[in-house]
Amino acid sequence: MGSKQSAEKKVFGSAEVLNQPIIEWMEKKPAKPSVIPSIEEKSDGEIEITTDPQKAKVMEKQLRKKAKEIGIDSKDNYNFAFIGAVGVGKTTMINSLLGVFGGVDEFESTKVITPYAHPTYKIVFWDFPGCGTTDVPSDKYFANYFVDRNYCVFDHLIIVVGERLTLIELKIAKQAKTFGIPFDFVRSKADNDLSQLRKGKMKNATNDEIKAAYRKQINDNFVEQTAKVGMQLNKEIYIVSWPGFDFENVHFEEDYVALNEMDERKVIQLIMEASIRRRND
Ligand SMILES: Nc1nc2c(ncn2[C@@H]2O[C@H](COP(=O)(O)OP(=O)(O)O)[C@@H](O)[C@H]2O)c(=O)[nH]1
Ligand SMILES: [Mg+2]
Repeated sequence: MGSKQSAEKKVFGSAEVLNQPIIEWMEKKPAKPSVIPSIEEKSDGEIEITTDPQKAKVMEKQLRKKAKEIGIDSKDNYNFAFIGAVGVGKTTMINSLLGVFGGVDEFESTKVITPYAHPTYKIVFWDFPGCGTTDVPSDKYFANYFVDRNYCVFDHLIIVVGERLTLIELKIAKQAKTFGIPFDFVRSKADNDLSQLRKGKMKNATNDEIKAAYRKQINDNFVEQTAKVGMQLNKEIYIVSWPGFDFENVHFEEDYVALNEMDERKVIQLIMEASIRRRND
């Protein structure tokens, strides 16, 4: 299955495939351009939305240039950036959301920002390189992709969190908040943790009790970590596992759903609603 699946994956992410739905969409109904926030950097390195119309103009021009460089169309598509540390499951999540299963080689890490267009909806998932690889060291990740404001051209950030919520994710969230860009946290690989709890200290508990305890554990940790960096985000973390998006196969296995399904449907709903909002703009 390996070679066929990965070939499909590459074709799916290519520019030709990406452009087709955009063209069809443009012929149907042009949408309003998304509002790109204008920002300025203050002397202490903090950033804020600028109130100076002159500066805003310059900033917007820069952002549009950046959007063009990346090849992003924020007028007709809704662009989700999937970001987070290496190995947290970004590529797997995008592939499963697109219904392309098994196409990820676990030794291959994404080295460039790669777009994957949804075949039906006007949605593009942008797969970001993870930080922490030799190609993209942690300290450069932020500078390469965020400080230079690349991410302002995206409509929505999906911040994928693995076992640990780190300063990198929190910094990204803080900046997104400053820029007024919608963002959500998705905690991946819940199936691993749920199965640990089931085998270990909660072996006599029901599935619902295990899921509730796990949710509490994730939320408590999240509140603790954000407080440590002086942030109050008041955000729900969506807890998922990639097979939970595989409605065609996994959802016939009642056991899997009962044991592991958490917030997968909510994440799908979030993505669909964002796309529908853009269509109706
Ligand atoms: N158990 C489990 N493993 C996952 C899940 N999502 C991803 N993985 C595995 O985690 C590894 C890294 O995933 P990948 O998508 O390449 O991470 P990325 O670097 O963030 O793109 C791969 O071996 C995946 O099979 C999940 O929800 N559950
Ligand atoms: Mg990847």
